[in-house]
Amino acid sequence: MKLQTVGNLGGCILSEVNMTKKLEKGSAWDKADTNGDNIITDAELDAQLAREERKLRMENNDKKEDQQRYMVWFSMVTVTGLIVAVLIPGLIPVERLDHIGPILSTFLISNMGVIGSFIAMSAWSKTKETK
Ligand SMILES: [Ca+2]
Repeated sequence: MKLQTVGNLGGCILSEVNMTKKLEKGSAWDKADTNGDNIITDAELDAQLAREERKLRMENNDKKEDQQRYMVWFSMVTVTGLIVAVLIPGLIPVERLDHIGPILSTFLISNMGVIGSFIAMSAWSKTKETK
């Protein structure tokens, strides 16, 4: 805040309060001044906030997609591993297969569902992007 003398009227000093605000050096909001006039308007501030929000959403979506890929990879590896383990003779005793059978089939079907829904969702989102 800076007081600036604007006139002297009969010994009474008239002053105007200069309420300009400044950004600290290297401020993150410095890039909000897109037209370079050293004034950050409300519209420029709103646009900068929208850019920041869009960037955050993109980063979050990227992390979410990475997480989904890891989950699908885990499902594919475990399904393949279980099928291979069942097919190798003598690895799982025959008397235990009766107990493991229902659990194994439920696990395999649910993991195939995870994989299938991931493929379907990625195909669907790809067609949505191209429109
Ligand atoms: Ca500006």
